Amino acid sequence: MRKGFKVVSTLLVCAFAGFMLAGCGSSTSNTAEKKAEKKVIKVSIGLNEASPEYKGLQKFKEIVDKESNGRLEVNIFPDAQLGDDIKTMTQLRAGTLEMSGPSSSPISSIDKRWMAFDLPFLFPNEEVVDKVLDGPVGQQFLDSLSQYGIKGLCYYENGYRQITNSVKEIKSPADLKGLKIRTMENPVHLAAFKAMGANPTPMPFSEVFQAMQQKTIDGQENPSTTNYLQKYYEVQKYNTISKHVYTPFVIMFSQKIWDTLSKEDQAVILKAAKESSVYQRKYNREQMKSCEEGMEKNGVTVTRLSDDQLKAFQDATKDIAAQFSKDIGEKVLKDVQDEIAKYAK
Ligand code: TK8
Repeated sequence: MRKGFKVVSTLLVCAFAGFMLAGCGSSTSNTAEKKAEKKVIKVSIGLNEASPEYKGLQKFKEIVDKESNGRLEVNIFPDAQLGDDIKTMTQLRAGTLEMSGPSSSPISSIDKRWMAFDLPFLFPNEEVVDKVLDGPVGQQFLDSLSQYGIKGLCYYENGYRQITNSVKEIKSPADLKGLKIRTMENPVHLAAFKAMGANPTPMPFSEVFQAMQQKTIDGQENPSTTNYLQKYYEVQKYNTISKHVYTPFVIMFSQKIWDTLSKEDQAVILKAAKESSVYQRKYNREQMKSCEEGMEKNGVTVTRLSDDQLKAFQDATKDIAAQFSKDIGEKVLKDVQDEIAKYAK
């Protein structure tokens, strides 16, 4: 009995104290209000937590969480948990998801101009990439997304892509003959792999590992960071360092949701995007070589092409730009090519 009484009275005291606390002082109710106002920014990516894209977004989160004084909270969802690149762009446009970081290539399903970046062997090196993407042409592309309900924030790096497969070593386009290679869902990539002699098939990213495991495809192509960190060495035997195309990631926000944010919050997000993009690209570049070696350490034959061997791949795809110039828009294509030429010297 006594024990029971004690418990009840302790509960009563606690309840009373809680009541007093909740009722007194405006500071407590302010905190409660602030908490209620806190906006959560969900960010979707297709890659896993080990990826440089994820690391870049962690940096983004760090900056936003801190500099918004708790008004904003970033939650990152990896592994295409919220959907693959094309699907999450649809969610941004509908205003049902805040942020996403797709490759630039699937954007061509919304606007064909973006195929300019998919042309084989377009960017000669990463310094030129940075100048072009961070310059006026890169900005025009980001701004052009607003007509589709997407606010383009900045570019991260996916990187130069390398071919992997489970059948044979690829040293020339002839070696690709008959191989079923997954490409991104993008007409230029499809055409380029056809031109190189492969049998390409487009597929969303999240299905690729299983397709290789089940041998419904022979191979795929992605930067060494992805090839290694997504553990493609478990299901692939050969990796050719072909650098046949460079892919940026486009970090984007739902325009619908963006327009509901205060100027202050928008500024914090833009600043964090810019700062984290510098960090992410640097980190990505640091990882690339060790990831290439990681493939080797895990039993994959890594083939590094000589300049002559590489030239055969370039020759095989040399007509692709002309083939797509109408779809991209001749002026847009020329602007991109001129800008690259300007910095490539
Ligand atoms: C991840 C993709 C991926 C891309 C691909 O969502 O699909 O192969 O390279 O990084 O955007």
